[in-house]
Amino acid sequence: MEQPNPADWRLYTEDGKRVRLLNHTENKTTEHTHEARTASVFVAVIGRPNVGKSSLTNLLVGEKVAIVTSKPQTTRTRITGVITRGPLQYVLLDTPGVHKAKNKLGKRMDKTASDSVGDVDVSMMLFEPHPGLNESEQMLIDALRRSGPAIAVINKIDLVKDPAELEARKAELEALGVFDQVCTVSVRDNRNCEQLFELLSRYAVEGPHYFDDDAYTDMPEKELVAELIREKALLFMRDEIPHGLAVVVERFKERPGTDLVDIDVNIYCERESHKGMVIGKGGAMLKKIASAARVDCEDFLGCRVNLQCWVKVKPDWRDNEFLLNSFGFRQDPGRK
Ligand SMILES: Nc1nc2c(ncn2[C@@H]2O[C@H](COP(=O)(O)OP(=O)(O)OP(=O)(O)O)[C@@H](O)[C@H]2O)c(=O)[nH]1
Ligand SMILES: [Mg+2]
Repeated sequence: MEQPNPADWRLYTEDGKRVRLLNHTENKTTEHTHEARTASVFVAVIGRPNVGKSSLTNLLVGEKVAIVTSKPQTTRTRITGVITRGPLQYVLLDTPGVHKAKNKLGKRMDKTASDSVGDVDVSMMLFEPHPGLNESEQMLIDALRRSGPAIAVINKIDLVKDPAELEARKAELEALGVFDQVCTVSVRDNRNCEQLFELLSRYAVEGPHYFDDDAYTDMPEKELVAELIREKALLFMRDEIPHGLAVVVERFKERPGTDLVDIDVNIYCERESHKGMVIGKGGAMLKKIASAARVDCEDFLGCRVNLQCWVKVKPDWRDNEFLLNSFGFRQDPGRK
């Protein structure tokens, strides 16, 4: 049978429609008409920046599909993580953290997140354990009210000292009336995370798997390599500069007859002065970023890597539609 195109997943089923496998709310009628064979559940992982969306995605997938740092706005595009457990395939869409955007890149990131909730079978919104919702979170919750269904996941419970605080946070989120479930996890300690598979499976829809059963992402190797380099820049550099970087792999070529891949990368920054900082004294910063990234790339690609990084200036690229497109931050046309 021809492989379905994941981009068409809403349109494609074996018999022309998606059939809900398990009914998670009693007032919805189940269209479960024949014995289930395979099923999938598409899940948008959403929430404010830095709440642990990418960490949770990686943990559930069991592979590093998304980079993680302690800085907000690490994830910039929608990243797919796939887990196949027997007949059920989970497709997690890790999204950028919603925030008050200061530039066109930020606006695209926010749109990627809010559009995702309309594209999936269920959204999984992550929260910090401390109380309160900011404006961006309110906006996402409004989007969920329109698109539903959703579950809430309070992450980082390892940081909570007083159990009463957590109970109060749970009650606060339950009172919103948007979430079918509110659960508490710690990705750091891998606490309560396994239960999410069972919760998400309730929203599965019968039909073919949209990815190969051994696939864990649809992200091209080139993009993963670019992300690993950006991760190291975020880790090693301070303040705003790493947020103004874009990484583009220009060449990715296996050397015939060897286990060596040559990778040439451009690191774009917004100002001449930033270029100096990315390169560092005597090239020290660039060397530090490149050697740490090379180790991760070799681990991920399973071969030796010859990584060459070049730093270039593209003034204010984060506000330039043309450059955003050419760096790969394309607007998702939406799938509904
Ligand atoms: N203490 C604690 N820290 C966590 C936990 N989960 C994630 N973190 C940390 O939180 C920080 C942010 O994690 P990310 O996974 O990058 O967060 P994100 O929501 O994807 O962030 P953006 O991509 O910026 O929206 C990292 O330093 C993680 O190590 C947790 O359960 N407990
Ligand atoms: Mg992230």
